[in-house]
Amino acid sequence: MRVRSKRLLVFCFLLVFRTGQGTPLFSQDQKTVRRPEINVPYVSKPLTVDGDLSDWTAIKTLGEGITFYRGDGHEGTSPANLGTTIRLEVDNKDDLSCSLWMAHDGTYLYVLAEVSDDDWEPFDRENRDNMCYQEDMLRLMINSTNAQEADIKEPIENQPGYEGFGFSTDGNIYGDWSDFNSSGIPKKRPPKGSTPDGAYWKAECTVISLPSKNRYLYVYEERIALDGWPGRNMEKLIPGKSYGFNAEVCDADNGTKLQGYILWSSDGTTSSFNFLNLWGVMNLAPLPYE
Ligand SMILES: [Ca+2]
Ligand SMILES: [Ca+2]
Ligand SMILES: [Ca+2]
Ligand SMILES: [Ca+2]
Repeated sequence: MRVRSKRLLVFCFLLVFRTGQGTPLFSQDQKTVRRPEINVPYVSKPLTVDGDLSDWTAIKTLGEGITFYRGDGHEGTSPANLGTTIRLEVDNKDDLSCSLWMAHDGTYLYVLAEVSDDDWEPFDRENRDNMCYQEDMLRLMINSTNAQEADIKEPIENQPGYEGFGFSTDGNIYGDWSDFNSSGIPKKRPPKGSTPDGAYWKAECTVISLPSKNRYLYVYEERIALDGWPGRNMEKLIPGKSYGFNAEVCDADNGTKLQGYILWSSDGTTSSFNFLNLWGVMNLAPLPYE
């Protein structure tokens, strides 16, 4: 009897470990690398991607979101201790900060990000001559094959398993790395004027101005098909499994130019968009009937 209880206990532990904290992606990670993680809870009802965050209330109460900004106490310091990494100029929390939640319903991966900024560059929606990362922008990065390649040479849009979803406050995606876009051309960077295709990737952003506080809040709401898009880089994401993930917020405070940006996961110095080994992890909750 005693042996059986122990076995049951071990099984329960494994179950919690698998669904709660996720399976370590890489064997050497277990002891040597501290990698930030985000849990992706299951929701039974689809979320509406409209830039309105009211349908996220229940998900937020689960407490699985992440927040990152300069001085957040989760800094990346080395390849063995990954976390918040500042690049170029970002002064403090008021200059730029991001809170982000994820969920899935077995069909789509959903993302809500609330980005707080002290200066919004209100670009004309029609004027998309600038690359999207020159603007106030959120980029989601998915490593669907859990490859650990470092310093990938461009063209990154051809990398198996890699999709980067950059979307500015005015909906500009020009020059980022997702071919889930309206041009319909696989494995190419989104051309000028293209948008998320709307089926495989849908994104909206609402800009809320808080004049009394001299602040702006950007509400990004996005949806990515778990099955991916046949012929594109991203492979199917399976509930119950863990995948490489990174998030980045770019800040333009003085015209159409990148002033600074924050990565959720890197080593404290590297611009890790092409270093899959420096990314964090997203843990997709299993489907409830599994
Ligand atoms: Ca919504
Ligand atoms: Ca700013
Ligand atoms: Ca600034
Ligand atoms: Ca800004």
